[in-house]
Amino acid sequence: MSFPCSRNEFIQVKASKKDIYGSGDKVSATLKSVFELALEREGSERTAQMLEKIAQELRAAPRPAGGVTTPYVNTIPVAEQPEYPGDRQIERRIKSIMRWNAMAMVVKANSNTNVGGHIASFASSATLYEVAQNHFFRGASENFPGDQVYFQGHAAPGMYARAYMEGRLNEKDLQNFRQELAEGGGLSSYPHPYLMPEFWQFPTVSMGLGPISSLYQARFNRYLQARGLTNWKSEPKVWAFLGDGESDEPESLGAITLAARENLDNIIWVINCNLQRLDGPVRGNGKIIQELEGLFTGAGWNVIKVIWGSEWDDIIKRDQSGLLLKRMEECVDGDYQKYVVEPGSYTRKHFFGKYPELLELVTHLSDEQISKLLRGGHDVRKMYAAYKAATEHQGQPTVILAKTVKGYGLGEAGEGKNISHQQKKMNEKELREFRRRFDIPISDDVIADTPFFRPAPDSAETKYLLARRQALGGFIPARIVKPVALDVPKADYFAEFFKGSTTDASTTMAFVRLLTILLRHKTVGKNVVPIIPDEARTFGMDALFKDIGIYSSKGQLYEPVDKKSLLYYLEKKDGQILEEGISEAGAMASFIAAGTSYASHGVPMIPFYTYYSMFGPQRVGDQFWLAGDIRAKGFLLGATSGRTSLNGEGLQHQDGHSLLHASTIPTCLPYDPAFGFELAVIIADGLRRMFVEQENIFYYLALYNENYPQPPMPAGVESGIVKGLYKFKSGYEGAKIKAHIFGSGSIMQSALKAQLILAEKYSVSADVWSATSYKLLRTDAIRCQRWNMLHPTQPAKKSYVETLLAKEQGAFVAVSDNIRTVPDQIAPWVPGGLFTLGTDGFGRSDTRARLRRFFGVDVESTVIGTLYALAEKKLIDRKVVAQAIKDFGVDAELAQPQLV
Ligand SMILES: Cc1ncc(C[n+]2csc(CCOP(=O)(O)OP(=O)(O)O)c2C)c(N)n1
Ligand SMILES: [Mg+2]
Repeated sequence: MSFPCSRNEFIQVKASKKDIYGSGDKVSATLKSVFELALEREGSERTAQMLEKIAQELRAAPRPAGGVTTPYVNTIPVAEQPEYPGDRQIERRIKSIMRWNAMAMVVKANSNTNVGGHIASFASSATLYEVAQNHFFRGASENFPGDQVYFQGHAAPGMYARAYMEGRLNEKDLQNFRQELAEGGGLSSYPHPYLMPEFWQFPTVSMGLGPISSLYQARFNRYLQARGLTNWKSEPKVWAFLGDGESDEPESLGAITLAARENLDNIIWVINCNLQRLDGPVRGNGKIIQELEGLFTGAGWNVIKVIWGSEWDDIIKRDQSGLLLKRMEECVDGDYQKYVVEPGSYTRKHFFGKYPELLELVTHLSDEQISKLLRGGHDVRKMYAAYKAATEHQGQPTVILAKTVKGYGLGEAGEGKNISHQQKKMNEKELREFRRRFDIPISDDVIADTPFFRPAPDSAETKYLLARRQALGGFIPARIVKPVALDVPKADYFAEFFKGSTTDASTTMAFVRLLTILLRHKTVGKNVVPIIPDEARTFGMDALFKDIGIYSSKGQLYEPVDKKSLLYYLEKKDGQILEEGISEAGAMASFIAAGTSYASHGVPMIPFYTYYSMFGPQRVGDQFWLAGDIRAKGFLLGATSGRTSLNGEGLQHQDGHSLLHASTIPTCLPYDPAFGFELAVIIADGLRRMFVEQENIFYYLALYNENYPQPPMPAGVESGIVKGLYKFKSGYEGAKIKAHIFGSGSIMQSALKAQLILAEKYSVSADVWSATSYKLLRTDAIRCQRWNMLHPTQPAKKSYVETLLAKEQGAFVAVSDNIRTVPDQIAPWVPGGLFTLGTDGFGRSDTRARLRRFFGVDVESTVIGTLYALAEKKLIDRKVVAQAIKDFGVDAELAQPQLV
């Protein structure tokens, strides 16, 4: 046998195949003796060569499943690399021009206005995007919604630079990068569909939200197909481009097993491993690529590493000793970053020079050439091979880990430096160097102005670029919405709620009934997407399991334990419910995918995401914000809402502030309905506004689990319910002392009972109002206020709340199961001010009655509050209040629930 030998030959030296693949100690013992024999016969050098040969064979062989890492080299061997189908020369010229314009956009915006921007991120990812744009991303066409691409937020200047060359943006647009309020408008800093609704599809710049959104988008695409709601000629791919630093976010990696479990081979993630984040290295003391490989492999993904560019192929091939791989593996990312900022001579000495044998591998290269040994993510051939393999891979999601240089091409201005991310300036010398490196035809006399450059429409570059996009179906990104109106039911479809009910019921029960009726609607029932994060039984929604089934790509491979019961746990391939398990972030991502289906697929879907109120915006608030940005539609149902309605659960579960959170989202309509009929009116109105009028809004509805009588709907209140306030029950007539109590949600019961006591005991006539949405009242009021301020000489406009309350006398009190800030939103527009009772402070585990007394929102506290408000207005004597406190046994010295 001669060395180096093949693995099989090697094995035959001492052991039979059976021995080698035996188990446990026997394997190690056999291997040990094989190595000893080789060392003894062939010496250490030959044995090392032999081992490297085996390693090479293993690398080329199919990799075993499981959480393993492979050597620090490209996953796709050179022998399997396909021919590059594009014109590399012209593609390089196009890409170079984009690099220039993307940089110029930021430098200009920064020097004119100091508005900031990022150069280094796109500089490192230009090749990743350009190979995909020229050869992979498919635009929308007949019966094909287009590939869905999540662009890395900070690389936005690169996308604008491309759109400029495509003729979709003009010079003024680029000039006004990050100056959206400039005359004629400008370009938004990052991907925001709200701000650029015909361009951007997916917001990504809040790190981690793009990745998790993309996973659930890919799963939602499967759901739509399984339910027979698409007519696609082929399935779109979901591409997500992430930063390696972004992988720190729990939202980025926390849901990756979903994609493998669901066999989502319609998703491709490309992680730009430039080894740096904002402050410095991502894993200076380790290797982010290897760490991610282990994670993704363990999670069941197909992993493709693109580490070394083609210039390395020959060097790697000539390494017979295995020392090159050893050196590549022992260097940490901090070392690799250093090799970028130092000259080639440094890399020769410190990287190759560690082992004299390695120096021989690069003796034929100058220092300059060594410094230009590219990383895989900057090599179109390597990236093409990876994308091709990814798009063809079946049965698993794919992640491509592409190694790049942060700030590639910026040279002294910020290539590989720790400050790269923040770099927004280039001096003239640096600009000249950039121009030289990328052959940009800009003359000396204007270079200091960093002018934009666009080749003529009939230039080879423009023609090539447009031809490629035409061949692939059109431009990306592009948000193309063809409005489709749904045949949604009007309020009378929910007529049963207007009659009220004799048995006590909660608003949660009313909602579940309403949803069941909607699901049965003959035309839009199928468009409803109920989403639940493992809480269906808590809300009494479990009957839906059997009714409409839980979506599962695998159907139901087992017999459910409750099969014999009427309402068993039914999973099926075309199930309608998305049961997300205990993942509010995942469920919210599903809500967003379903709520934007009208835009991304031209198939409007109506998501109803019902969850434990406390784990809504408090936990996943940034996704609520994103839902606004992306123009999502649908209903969010914060069930078990209220700081005191949910008795027994305590500090972590009792929510008294989601309504305030929801109020902060510009496209969200938060409602706090007290009765089933209010819910029906609000939902019917929401269906009309979102799916007929095509308004880009969504709803947040607080639902409670307290049972009480559900009254019939008073006549003529529909408009007030929708606007946010209406008089539900007047006080008695002819009284001298008048008060008004605003109630909402289940705490409306305190207002109604207080109304009786105030009349009986104190001769106070209190009108009870249902305040369904303080936010909407406030929005209307501040609109009027601003108009009035800016039109000081014209007759003032009056808001709805001012008009409604203009003639009302006496004191105004609000009582809420939420923090006082919720009702206080309208205080400036209430005649004579508003006195608010609310539930500020941490919750406690106790009974509903004790909790309400503690926070001061029970019936007695409402009476006391109303009397106090009247006393403040000198409408009753203060002694009456003091007596009431005594009579009701309220402890005046009780600790305040609010701490600071
Ligand atoms: C949730 C969130 N936290 C922080 C930031 C601020 N931020 C913007 S970019 C960035 C670093 C990005 O590094 P990486 O993901 O590696 O991207 P690169 O620019 O290196 O490609 C940070 C911290 C953000 N945009 N979102
Ligand atoms: Mg990075």
